[in-house]
Amino acid sequence: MNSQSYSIAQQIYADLGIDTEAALQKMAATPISLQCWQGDDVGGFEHPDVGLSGGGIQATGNYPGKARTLEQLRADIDQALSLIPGKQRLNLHACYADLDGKKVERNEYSTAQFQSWIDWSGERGLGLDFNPTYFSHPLAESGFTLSNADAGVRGYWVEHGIACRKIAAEMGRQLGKTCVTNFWIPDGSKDVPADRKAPRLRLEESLDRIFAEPIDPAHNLDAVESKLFGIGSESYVVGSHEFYLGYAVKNQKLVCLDAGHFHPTESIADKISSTLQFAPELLLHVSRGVRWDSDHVVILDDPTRSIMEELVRGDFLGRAHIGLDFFDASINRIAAWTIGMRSAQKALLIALLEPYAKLQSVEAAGDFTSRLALLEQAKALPWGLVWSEYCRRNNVPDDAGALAGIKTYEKTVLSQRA
Ligand code: RNT
Ligand code: ZN
Repeated sequence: MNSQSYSIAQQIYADLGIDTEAALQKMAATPISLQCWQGDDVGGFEHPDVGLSGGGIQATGNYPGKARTLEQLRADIDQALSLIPGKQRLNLHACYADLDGKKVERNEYSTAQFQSWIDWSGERGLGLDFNPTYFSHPLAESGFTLSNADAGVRGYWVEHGIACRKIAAEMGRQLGKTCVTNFWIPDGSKDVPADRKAPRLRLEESLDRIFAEPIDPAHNLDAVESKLFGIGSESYVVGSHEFYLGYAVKNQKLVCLDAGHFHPTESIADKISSTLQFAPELLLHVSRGVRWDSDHVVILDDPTRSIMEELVRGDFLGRAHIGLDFFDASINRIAAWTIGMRSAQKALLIALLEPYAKLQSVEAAGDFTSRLALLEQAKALPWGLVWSEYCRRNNVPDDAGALAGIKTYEKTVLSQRA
């Protein structure tokens, strides 16, 4: 694609009152956090006694070439980032601690186990986001962590949360970029519980203990993530949407909305304006739910486009932190990262190029016929040419070139892994 086609697109948009250069600047200023866990199917690198037991999360698929060491994962992230335009962020889970083969309990983690990640990210100009890991652990096996009826188990996980916030604050401080720490727990039950109240009271108490110490919001912000159901928590999830919405509003925490965590016909796009009316900021887990699974690779579908439209239309980009959350082990994992990120970016770009002022004015005039016509007309605008220009300016390949890069890396690196 050459710049000449961009000029044509620029003119077409200008005729509708849209400044493509302003949209590209906004793209560059809106990082999206890349989830480290797509690289190894949410495995992490803890001591086998710690990290490989317990449930709570599950990736399906067996595609060859997954990262088995920290070095491999970092090389794979570098490879994905080389195919993604613009400066993004990296989202780490605590189970990706750099332990050097040693056994360190999660409630004893400190910055020491994450310093190599901070340095690595600093060298690349990446901001870091963080997540305590409340799954894949013997003390998560019962299906209850922060809401566990056993005070000892609960205490262990409270300590893990406290440790993670301190590490996150250090990540934010050292990198000079605010870290968002997201709390998601798998707590819930497979079958219908008798008591839905007590675990929720315990969860609130545990969260209060974790958040008791104030942290400079320039270094760390806390988010809480709800879910409707999961494998093993089909009938009851302690941290439901109502629970966390209430908790976040009461305590002025960030609400994390995961696109795959609601009823299949429910759209998180519609929740953005109402949530931000009462919660200070949002974290978005851009994902793709497919029936009962919530973690397919993001594609340029209507739900993803609607999320980005809402963020742009409501002028919410300054109060929303965008992250990806999916893990597909059935395809090339670098491709999953690259395709998912680029699709989310395309959705954002399309939203930034929308003739929103025009839409607003016909809507305000009560001309819903024109609103519908304009929305349909906008779908045929040449955003793909603007996307190609964005890739070109950032020295990354277009879509076809990105796939070629992935295939080469698979041949030379991934296929050589045991
Ligand atoms: C799980 C949640 C959560 C995880 C990550 C790995 O249902 O979406 O965000 O995917 O913490
Ligand atoms: Zn999520």
